[in-house]
Amino acid sequence: MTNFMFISGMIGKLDPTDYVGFTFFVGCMAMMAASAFFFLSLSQFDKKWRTSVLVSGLITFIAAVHYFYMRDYWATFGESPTFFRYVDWVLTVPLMCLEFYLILKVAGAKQSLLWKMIIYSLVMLVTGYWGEVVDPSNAALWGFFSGVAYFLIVYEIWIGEAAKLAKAAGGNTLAAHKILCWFVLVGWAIYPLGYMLGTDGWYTGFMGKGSVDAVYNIADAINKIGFGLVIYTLASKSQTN
Ligand SMILES: *C/C=C(C)/C=C/C=C(C)/C=C/C1=C(C)CCCC1(C)C
Repeated sequence: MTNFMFISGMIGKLDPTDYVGFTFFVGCMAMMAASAFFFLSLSQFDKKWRTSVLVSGLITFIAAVHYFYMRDYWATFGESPTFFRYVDWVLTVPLMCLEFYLILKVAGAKQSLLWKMIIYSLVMLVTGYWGEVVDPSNAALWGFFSGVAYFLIVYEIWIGEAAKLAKAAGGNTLAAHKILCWFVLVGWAIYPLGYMLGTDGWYTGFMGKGSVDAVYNIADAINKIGFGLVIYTLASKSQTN
């Protein structure tokens, strides 16, 4: 048995009809490919942009490592790797907040903006974890608190201080900021839908239950790789040479 677990842990037996497992597998490959792409492109950028593109690569790389584990966890136990999932998010979502800060620094973004967004994102994720794992009988309530923090992030970048800085920066930075704003408003909104499929609450009657993992995996691919490509494009367009 131990031997079997060991071997299955190494190769992660994947059933061809297991579409959720398939999204873990493809997610892992996509995150690895994106990381290689961002890292290998670094030398072509001015110093000023290198950090932003590096952070894009770190986001997909951290996700790739987590997907490697999550794919295996799913193949071995047939359960949602919720813990690894949230560890991944706790590392990568603050890095996405850092991306906003880095591109707005030209317009004078202060570190307090970065910390504010990181705190919102941590509140969003900790309350989400609480609802999924620690206190699932109150999932809807925790999901609501998480949603409030999510709304604050949306407010900050669309209307608040970050929006004003983006307007002041203008040009390519403003254009890139706008696209990132859409990712957060639409792309990130996929996550609460996954949460509702995976937990019980007032919404279960009409939403039913479904695979929270398939939804999260698709959302991660869109958001992490898409975010990185927006930054990559901004850096390419803003090259001085
Ligand atoms: C790379 C990972 C990303 C961009 C993860 C984003 C996650 C969210 C925006 C999660 C949001 C949630 C809510 C707004 C309410 C329900 C609980 C969460 C944590 C799924």
